[in-house]
Formats: sequence, C-alpha cells, structure tokens
Amino acid sequence: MSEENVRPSWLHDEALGDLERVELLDVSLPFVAPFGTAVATWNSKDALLVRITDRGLVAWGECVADPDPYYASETTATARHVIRDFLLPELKPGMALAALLERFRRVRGHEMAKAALENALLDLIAKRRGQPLHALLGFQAKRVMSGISIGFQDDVPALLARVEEAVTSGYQRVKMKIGRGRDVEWVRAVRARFPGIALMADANGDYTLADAGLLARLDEFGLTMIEQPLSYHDIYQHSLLQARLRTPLCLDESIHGCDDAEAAIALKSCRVINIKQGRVGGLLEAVRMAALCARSGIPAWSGGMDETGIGRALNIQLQAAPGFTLPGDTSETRRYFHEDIAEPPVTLDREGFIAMPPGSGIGVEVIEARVQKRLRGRERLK
Ligand code: OSB
Ligand code: MG
Repeated sequence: MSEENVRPSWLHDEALGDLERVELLDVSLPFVAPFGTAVATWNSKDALLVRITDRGLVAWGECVADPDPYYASETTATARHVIRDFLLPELKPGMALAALLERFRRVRGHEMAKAALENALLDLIAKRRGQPLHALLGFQAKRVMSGISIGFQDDVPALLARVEEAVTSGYQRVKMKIGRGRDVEWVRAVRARFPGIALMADANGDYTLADAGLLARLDEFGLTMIEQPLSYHDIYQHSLLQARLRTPLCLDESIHGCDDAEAAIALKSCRVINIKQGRVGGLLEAVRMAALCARSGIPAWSGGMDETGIGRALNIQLQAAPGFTLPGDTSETRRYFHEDIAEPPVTLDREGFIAMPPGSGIGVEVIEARVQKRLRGRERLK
C-alpha cells in the first residue's frame, strides 16, 4: 500500500460478502513459439484461472503455476487442491480481505495458490468501486517500462535475429536465457553485435558455486545483472558468489516474500530483485516488497511467467507502485499468443513503454468465448 493509505477500509473493514459463484478454470493457450529455459521448454501456457461472479460483476485471477514443478514446486494441481480445500473455505460472509489473508498465513507456502485467489478478490473489490487496481492500491497511473525475455534458440544466428527484432521493436532491456554449455560464447556473440543495449542473463538455477570462475567470465560483457545463477532455493551461496563477481546478481526463484528479500539484502546475496506477484503470494505482498527494495536501495523489477492477458494486466497494474525502477519482463501479447483471452492486447508505444489497461479492476476485458475455446476443465467451488 502507498504510505498515505496504509489502512484502507476496503481491506480492513468492508465485508467481501457471500459470493455468488467461484470457479476454477483450466485453460491452455498455444505459444507462438516454444519458450526454452535451463529447466524446461514450454509449448503452451497452461493456466489455472479463478473466476468470481457476484452481483453482475465478473472478477479474475490467474495462478502462475505450471502443470509441472520445474520452475517452482507448486503446480496447477497443487494450487487447485490448496485453493479448493484450504483457502476458499476460510472465506466467511462477514469477513474483510485483511482477515481472510490473515487466515491464509496458517497455510505454509503455496504462494502461487494464495496469489491467484487474493488477486481475484482484489479485482472484485476494485470493480465494485469502479476503480482500476493501481488506484485501489493507492498509486497513480503511469506508463511502465518494457523488457523482453528471449528463450533458448537453436543456434547463435537465431538468437541474434531474436535480439535484433526485440531492439527494433523498442524493448528497453533484453534478457537472454543461459545454462550449462550455453553461456559465455552465447553472451559474447550478443554483446559483440549489440554493444550498447541493456542486456542481462537468466540461468534459472542451472549452476553451482563450483562454476563461480565460469560465471566471472561474464563480467567482461557489462550485463545489467545475472538472474538466479544458483539453486532455486538458495540465498546463502548466492552471497558467496556475489562477492566474487562484478556483475550484479538478481534473485528470482529463491524469493517468496518480504522475509526472503530481507535475508537476501542483509546477506548481500543480490543487488537486484525480481518481484513476481504470483510467486510472492499476490499483489499486496509484491507492493510491500517493492517498498522494502526502495527503502534498501535495491532496484526491483516485475518478472513474468508468460501469463495470459489476465496475469499480464496484473503485472502492469503492479508496476504503478514506486520501487519498480528497472524494466521488467513485460512484453507485448503478440510475442506469446496468436489469440489471447483478454482485450486489449499489451503493446509498446513509440518510446517502448506500456500503458495501464483502460478499465476498472485488472483493466482488461476477458473474452468468455475465447476462454471457452481454450478450456480444458471447469470446477465450481461455490
Ligand atoms: O525465470 O523469469 C523466469 C517464464 C516462465 C518461468 C520463469 C521465467 C520466465 C521468463 C519469461 O523468463 C517471462 C515472461 O516473458 O513473462
Ligand atoms: Mg527468472
């Protein structure tokens, strides 16, 4: 929350009420091209959506978990289980959102499940008030910076072509994936061809401390940061690695909330933090993390999980919060999908910025007919 708005009534006092209908929808949207990382290659976005209907309003949340546990331990199936059997049953008619979130604390972990439900409820509250989410959270609309995350390509020429396309499109920062055997020479080739661009590399946890010497060879390329070089659950070893590198490290997978961020900052495990609202338990924790980073002098940016238009809109609304000082993984819709489930699509303006979506709540309109077309399963919880 913004400082002047720390105890808003919509959060602490107003009852969410007896919601008419809550559903979980499984959708599968084919990607324009496969997305390859050190841990997996995904051909489609298979997402679990939360859909709430109440008194003429429809609110949405998107769980960022994948069907597999390769990026994170949560999956769409564990999120369904936790939302259905542990989170939603805590919601009682007289309860305000803050009280519900307090009950969520009893459930250990499962931040992606919590985020999906919290975000859908925030969308509902914002729509009831006729406000966009950034305004509900206390922030002014602004254009947000753009960045692109380019997955593994078959060879260096293909990678250079993708980077070229990104630079021409106006993206303000380019991220490339690295991993064992696809690192120093790949980065060298991109840097040689594009000496001036803001370039970073994401290893998705593919290395160990024994690779410190190899990772130090990346120092000569002036990367803005190396993201998550070591294990997905490590904070301490990253501090040892950071001490041996000139290039700033950025943590992604290891950070599940403000406590982890505080530990990483105190240990000097990283100099930058990737805030994914879906990975840290929702928009409210993400806003608190951005404020923590700002207070600590740690630049932060909004990561992505190849979301549909719903999650993408949430990530854009979030970036109205101060603290997001670097371009994130917020890219145009057409890079991911031939046809998304929400309108309008995300596009870059002439200076490479992205506008807040126009409507209330998440700000985009979910096209139910397109959801229907991509639907793989539907479960009514309430
Ligand atoms: O590590 O940041 C990551 C996508 C899926 C899972 C993990 C990651 C990513 C990305 C792409 O890098 C981000 C995006 O374009 O939404
Ligand atoms: Mg990452």
